[in-house]
Amino acid sequence: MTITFTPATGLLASLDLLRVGLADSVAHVQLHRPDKRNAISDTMLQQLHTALINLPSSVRAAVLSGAGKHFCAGLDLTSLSESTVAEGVAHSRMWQGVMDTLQFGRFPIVSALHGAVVGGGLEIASATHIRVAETSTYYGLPEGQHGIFVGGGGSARVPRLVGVACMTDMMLCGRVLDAQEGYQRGLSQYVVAEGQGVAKACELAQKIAGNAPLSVFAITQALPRIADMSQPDGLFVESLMAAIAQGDESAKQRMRDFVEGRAAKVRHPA
Ligand code: 1HE
Repeated sequence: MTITFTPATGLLASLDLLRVGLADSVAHVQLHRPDKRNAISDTMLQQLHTALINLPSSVRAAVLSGAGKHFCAGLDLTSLSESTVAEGVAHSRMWQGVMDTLQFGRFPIVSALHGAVVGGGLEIASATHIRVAETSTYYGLPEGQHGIFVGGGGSARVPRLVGVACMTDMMLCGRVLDAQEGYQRGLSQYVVAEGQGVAKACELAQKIAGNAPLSVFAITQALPRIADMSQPDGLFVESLMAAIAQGDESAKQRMRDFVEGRAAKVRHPA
């Protein structure tokens, strides 16, 4: 599916390390520093945050992609060498804040991955809700080789996708996963042919944008939190969230639509 995005104007257009496009309920945010493989400087990270919190209220889902040969080369390594321990903590907390805005912001985000998704690039991808990987995609955590550690929420999010053992391998031994291995281990939910990532991500974002808002809220906000709770606590929150979601008028209308034969049935995927 191709969506025709209109380039954003005003503040969103002034973010020179991003390209922001808008189309009704879907936005496309592209990391746009292709000559540096979309390496994330502090300015770029702040621009990403600014874009996310300033997208119009009509936006119900977003696509995140990277310009050029790679999705993202991670942290801009030129920025790290001279920082003190205190600055390092502050820098990591800044990254974590922006990654939280990705994961727990107002709308779900579908990332379209290709080429290198490494270091902070993988931390960004793992903070998005759905990941679509083109066949050129590969995942690495070279922090172990650089003598540093992840600082953008990677230690919390990546093991939840691939497990601690796999992340340990990626960091201690420099193991790199290709698109297929990443898919098998849960790093992406979809693998598509080269050049098809944004189109597939747009198709999924459009589908998500049509979902009932409280259902989307439950899936993006409650589900990951419930997964971190004890089972009794999680089940308690689940009941509250279920009642809130199904009490919404748009949910009731959808259920009436099904009962009265107006809604699509669930079909075998083949
Ligand atoms: C960069 C960066 C960067 C490229 N910071 N400048 N991330 C890494 O350890 C990944 C480091 N980068 C690479 O391994 C490779 O550059 C890539 C596999 C991503 C791409 O390779 P390639 O051959 O397509 O490009 P290139 O020729 O290596 O890079 C093109 C330019 O981008 C070059 O600059 P130029 O001025 O010489 O043209 C590179 O220096 C520059 N570049 N990657 C700065 N990362 C919250 S904590 C997160 C911690 C981390 O993310 S650590 C992992 C960092």
